[in-house]
Amino acid sequence: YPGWKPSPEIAARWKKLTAPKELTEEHIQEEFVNHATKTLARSAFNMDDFAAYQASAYSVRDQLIDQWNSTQMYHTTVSPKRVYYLSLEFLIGRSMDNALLNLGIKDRYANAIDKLGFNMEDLVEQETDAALGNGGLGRLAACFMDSLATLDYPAWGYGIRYNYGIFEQSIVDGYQTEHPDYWLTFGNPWEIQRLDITYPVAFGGTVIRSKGASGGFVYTWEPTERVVAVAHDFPIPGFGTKSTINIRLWSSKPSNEFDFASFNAGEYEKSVKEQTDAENITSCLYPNDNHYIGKKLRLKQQYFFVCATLQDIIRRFKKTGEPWSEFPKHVAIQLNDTHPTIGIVELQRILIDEEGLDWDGAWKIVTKVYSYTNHTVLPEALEKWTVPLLKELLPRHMMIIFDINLFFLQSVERRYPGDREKLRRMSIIEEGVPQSVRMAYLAVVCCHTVNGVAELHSDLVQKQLFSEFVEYFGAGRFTNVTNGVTPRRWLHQANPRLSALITKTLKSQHWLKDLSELAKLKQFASDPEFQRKWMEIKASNKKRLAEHIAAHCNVYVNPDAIFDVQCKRIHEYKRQFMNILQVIHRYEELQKMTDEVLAKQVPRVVIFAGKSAPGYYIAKMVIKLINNAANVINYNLRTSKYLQLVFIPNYNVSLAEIIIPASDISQHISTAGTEASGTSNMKFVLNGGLIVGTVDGANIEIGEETGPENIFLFGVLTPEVEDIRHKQTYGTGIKVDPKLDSVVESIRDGTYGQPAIFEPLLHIDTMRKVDACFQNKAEWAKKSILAAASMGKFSSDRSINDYAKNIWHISPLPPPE
Ligand code: F58
Repeated sequence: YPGWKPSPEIAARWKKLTAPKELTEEHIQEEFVNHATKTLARSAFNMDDFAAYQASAYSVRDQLIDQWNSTQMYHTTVSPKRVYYLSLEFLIGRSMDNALLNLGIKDRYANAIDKLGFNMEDLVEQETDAALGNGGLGRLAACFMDSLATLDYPAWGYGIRYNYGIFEQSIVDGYQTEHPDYWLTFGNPWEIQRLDITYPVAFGGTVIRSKGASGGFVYTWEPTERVVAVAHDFPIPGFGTKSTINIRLWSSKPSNEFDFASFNAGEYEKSVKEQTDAENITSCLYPNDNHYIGKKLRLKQQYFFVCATLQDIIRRFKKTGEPWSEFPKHVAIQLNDTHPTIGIVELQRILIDEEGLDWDGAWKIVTKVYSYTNHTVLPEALEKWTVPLLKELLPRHMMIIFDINLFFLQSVERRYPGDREKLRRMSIIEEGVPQSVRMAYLAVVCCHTVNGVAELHSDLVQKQLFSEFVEYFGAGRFTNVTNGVTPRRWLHQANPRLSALITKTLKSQHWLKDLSELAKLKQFASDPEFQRKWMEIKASNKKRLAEHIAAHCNVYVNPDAIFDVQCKRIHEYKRQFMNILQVIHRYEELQKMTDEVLAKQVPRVVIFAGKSAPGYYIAKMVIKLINNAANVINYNLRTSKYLQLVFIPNYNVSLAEIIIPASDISQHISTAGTEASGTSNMKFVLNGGLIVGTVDGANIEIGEETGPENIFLFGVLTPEVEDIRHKQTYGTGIKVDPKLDSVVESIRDGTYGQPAIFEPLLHIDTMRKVDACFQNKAEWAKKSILAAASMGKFSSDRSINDYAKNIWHISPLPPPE
């Protein structure tokens, strides 16, 4: 920022004026009233809970901005190596409660606001979720931001500020219906719009090749479409530290080069269309989970955000005045899945076409900077952009991809001369009509490190997905970083009473910064008094959820029953279908029982929640089946005491904060080898719920920590799955268990509305085991405590420290006091 420089006197005065004031209750009230009257133009006679929420939010935001400013200024003076976390999704949820808790000012705020006639718990409920993500991948990014701030790492998140987040789901006649999530209607106090920070982004056109001064070719991209990216900053406060980092989300707007020619020629519509096309780029989040769709607008989103991000990173680097060779000493870029992979090519392009480096010089820098996290091995989720589409939108990038592939295949050929098949298999370009670019292969070839998100998953990544690349590049390029979740949001915030009990028992809050300290709770696992308190908190969380269910599903569930939860995106591989079969089986068994036998059953409430991608027919049918089954099961007066079933609509972060602390068991039952990690499994156990799960993803590592007696794992192991599939398909052996015949029959004949036949697998025996265990209250409490106390490993703080040490090579930079 050239120009104005304050004199020492002015700087001193500035410092004095910006020095934070002591945050007394009175000061909070002043700020609150100030925002109510000035920012919102309200008066004491014109306030409701929503206005009070907004006034509180703006005053909390002021606190955040102070910390954020000093963190950023400090980072600028030190100029450390920073990590840039590039993600097309950040599933942040609500911010106010989280900010109050992380800043350690919640009680003060609650008291101050209470005296003005408002209840903080009610105000917190007024906030709309920032739902800029689909599921696990987006929520992981948000947890990682919390950990990066808490651990004082110099870090930035970069992504897109969608105008519409993931759709809102309602259930109409048992079917999912989607409603647009326009979350910005009343403005957003948690962002700072930076109209001063903008970058041009271009698409389309042609590339001109000409002779450069030194004799080589130079390439000039002449695009046909230009838009502008505008920065929006979301400050992320760390817990128990002054570090406040930033998520910078880009929003698109038309470039100023308004098409006056068309405008003047009377082609009003043409000139306006360009404007709206530009704004459309950041309109919507694509609502698919674990499924790739090759839409042009999606590719535009990807390039738009990495293009603006790289300009921002480079601007920051250039302030150091150091040569390009030093770039990797200041910059680590993490790709959250392949979605930002075109950013690799963009950096290579900038270095060659704009900064004048030669290919090898640029390549050396690029490959030292980037690393890539893979989140899935499902073939249908792997990104492949067609060559014609890439050529149309990003012609110069397509040339560079061909070059990267050429040099890569030449070196493969040198290592394995004459092996044409190998070249075909390993090529970044998939031959077909049309050709397409395998984005995961592109990422593997260009990144210094590739990681999976749980031990089993990373193993499959290395042995199945990229086996020939492991052989070629060596195993050193591939690693595992097991996922984690932030205990601040997922225990301290979502389950305040349990958090308080833990703090009281451990006589310190330090476990919130070092989750391994939870292990000290193990010594109380058999203490009846501790068990009583622990289970009483669970009971009150179940009551709270029961109230939510009454309000949203019109079903009055029995809070003493086992709460058996499966909430996550609806997907075949996650097998909600298998779960509902098991529930129907249970229902049919209940029908056959005498009153006497019935009276001995362990009551159960089965809770489903989750969104289906709007175009995913089978997943939508599963939702319909669950709702139809609920209609039969809940209205059977004889058995509904023992079995109830609900589908809670619109699963999102803030609903998860109510459901997760209330579960007795949760289901994580993907076919072995399909769920990369899962992260809600960690959240449930952290809150004293037990897992019913398959030997898949992070379930395995959770089981290693809890011990097999505190987790209900069942089913076949990954290597057996292929064999079973084969036998099923070709009809040799393996029959559907006869216990399920009648269930499949009753669905087929329409008892539950919709006929559907799928491959059922059973976990009925496991559920019986759960019933038996639940009857012994003390044993159950002990399992619940021991399991939660074993969750130290699954803090996202541990994951982030792993990344920092093994992949990014960055260190914490705590702000001076
Ligand atoms: C999820 N992936 C994995 N993808 O399924 C889950 O096992 C893992 O725990 C989590 O990532 C975090 O590592 C996931 O959520 C998506 O939602 C993509 C969104 C964009 C389109 C492709 C799927």
